[in-house]
Amino acid sequence: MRLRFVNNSNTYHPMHLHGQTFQARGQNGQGARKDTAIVHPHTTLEVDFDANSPGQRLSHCHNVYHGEAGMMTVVSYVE
Ligand SMILES: [Cu+2]
Repeated sequence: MRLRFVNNSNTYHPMHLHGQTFQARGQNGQGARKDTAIVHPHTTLEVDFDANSPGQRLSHCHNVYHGEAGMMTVVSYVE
């Protein structure tokens, strides 16, 4: 499964996915597995994770005031 975080703003966003770890694309796919990655201003970050645990998970910006302002969504998938 691939998530694409597009940051069109002038600030950074530490994007977090609950319950799964992901690996940032680029760097020959050899980067560390994480559950949070900073998306820098005016950049796009793609991350891959193994879709081996179906269900619903929250994904949100870890800057709490951003999450509370709406940078929060549910990632869902089934078998
Ligand atoms: Cu943010």
